[in-house]
Amino acid sequence: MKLHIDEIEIRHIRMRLRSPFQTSFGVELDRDCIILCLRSDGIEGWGECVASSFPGYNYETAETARHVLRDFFIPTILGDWIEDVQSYQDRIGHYRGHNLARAGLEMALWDLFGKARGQSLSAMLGGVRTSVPVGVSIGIKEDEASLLEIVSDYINQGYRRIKLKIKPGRDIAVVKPVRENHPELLLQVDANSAYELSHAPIFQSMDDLNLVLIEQPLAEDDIIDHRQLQAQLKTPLCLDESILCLRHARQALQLEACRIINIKPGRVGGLSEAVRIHDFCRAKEVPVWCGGMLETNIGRASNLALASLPGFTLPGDISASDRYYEIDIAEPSFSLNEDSTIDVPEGPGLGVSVEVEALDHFTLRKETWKA
Ligand code: OSB
Ligand code: MG
Repeated sequence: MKLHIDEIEIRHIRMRLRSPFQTSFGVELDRDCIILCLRSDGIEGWGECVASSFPGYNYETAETARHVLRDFFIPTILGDWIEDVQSYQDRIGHYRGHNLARAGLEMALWDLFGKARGQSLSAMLGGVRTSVPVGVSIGIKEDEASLLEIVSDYINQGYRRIKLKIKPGRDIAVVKPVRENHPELLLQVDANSAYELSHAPIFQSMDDLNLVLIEQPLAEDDIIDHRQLQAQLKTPLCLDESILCLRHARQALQLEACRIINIKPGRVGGLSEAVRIHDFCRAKEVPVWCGGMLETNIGRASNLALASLPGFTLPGDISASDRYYEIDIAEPSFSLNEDSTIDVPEGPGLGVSVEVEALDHFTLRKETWKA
């Protein structure tokens, strides 16, 4: 089925988080992202590009994504007929980098094709589950007591897996009391590249805390030192920032630099590559899970669809909508089931409907191009 891309709209939006989110690379009170809308013969396809206001997670920002989308990626499809999502990836294949921008437009195309074909994203990707196990990612807190309180609160809400952000000086002393208070909890940590190999003793001291995994302890471009660190630990290392494509995943596993992979469609340039990494890991019996980027309900719907694939055996960083924002820009809002799962949307495409009034409220800048 060929679709004509009549119009494309991109918006830079900013939404206040319910509570500030602190990682080893910075604090976010507000979360920026780019929302895309494609129009084709009366059908709209929506996408969310997860680049934020500053180059902390990776080098991209909402503004670099806006530039790259507007000047390079959008012109390859605007005013043209497009047969499928792969043909978009082929058209931009000669450009380098900017995976978050790439993935944002790809998501809008998946939504558009899903709606045109009357198929859910989960069905298009090969999903097999109607609900997926999830957990919550907790930012770095000022004091230990408030962290313990927050952890208990999420457990009471029904979350059975918790991820703690760590950084040098806020690691073992923070993680140990959480483990002591909750011996049965699925607990994991994420360093967002804040450490060096010389910090290995810190990770060795966590090795008896029965953590599910340690996420991205070292630099994003350092597979070699991750291999050295993994060799010294029982606890599996999991790579996030280091894995930008299937080749990176294959090589990291081959070198035993990690035993688990966090798959974020944004970071790997879209859902297509995310599915390829999933398929490869599944064949190798390597567990994967779906990471999160504090998405709105648009990106959350996409993550839920991806996590419905059979190889996503560990709980994803996909929390209920109420964990993130007071008011969201799309419906329905996602809630946590009693078994720490969230239901996968079933409607065509992403299966969400955008609330344009709310979206307008959060829009800093909007640009529209017609064919
Ligand atoms: O490293 O997983 C990460 C949020 C922003 C940037 C990086 C990360 C995160 C999270 C949030 O951990 C997870 C979520 O969306 O709930
Ligand atoms: Mg991470």
